[in-house]
Amino acid sequence: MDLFNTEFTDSQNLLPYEGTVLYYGKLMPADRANRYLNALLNNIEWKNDEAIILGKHIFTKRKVAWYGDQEFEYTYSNTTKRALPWTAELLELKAIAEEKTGESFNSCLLNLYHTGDEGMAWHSDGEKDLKKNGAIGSLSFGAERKFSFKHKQTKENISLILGHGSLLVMKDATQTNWLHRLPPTKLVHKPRVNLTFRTIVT
Ligand SMILES: O=C(O)CCC(=O)C(=O)O
Ligand SMILES: [Mn+2]
Repeated sequence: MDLFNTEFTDSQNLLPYEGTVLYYGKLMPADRANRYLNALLNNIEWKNDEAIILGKHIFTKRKVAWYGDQEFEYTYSNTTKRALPWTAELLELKAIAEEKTGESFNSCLLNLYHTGDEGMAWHSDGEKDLKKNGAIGSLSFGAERKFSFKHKQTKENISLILGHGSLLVMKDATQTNWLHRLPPTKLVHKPRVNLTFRTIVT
């Protein structure tokens, strides 16, 4: 076993410039990740996401949920959500993400993609409610999916696969300079749950 391998994975920046993305890989054995996946599928108050685009009220197939330390309000795509109080599993997962990344978070946006037909288009998470250049810790459970970054000016593209029970962190100037997306795929027929731990400014 390579003793230096873990440290290398912990500190390797996937972005070549103007941002920092660290992929920590799978943090737990598959059976433990399966238990979290089932708990999240059953205990989270999933709702179809809403957006108002060109004056039209749209509901996504993907489901979302929003949890936090307080009843934070979070506005994006012209809709406002109010955070629900943490569940026991979410507090455990927040502690894992905080311990690994050395960051602290006060809220979490969850996404449920039922199959590969559902994804998320190019965007960055730079809404004014979020701490500027704050870290976003992203835990994934369920189907493995490709995740991509694209630089806003150079259009350089970087992709990786997010594993079951894995952690990724985006920080520094990443949201200012890079877009990210979860591309849809015909190859995936199982659900994936993603948790993005964030810091809302109060
Ligand atoms: O599903 C993912 O891995 C990413 C989700 C995302 O980018 C977001 O919620 O802003
Ligand atoms: Mn995002």
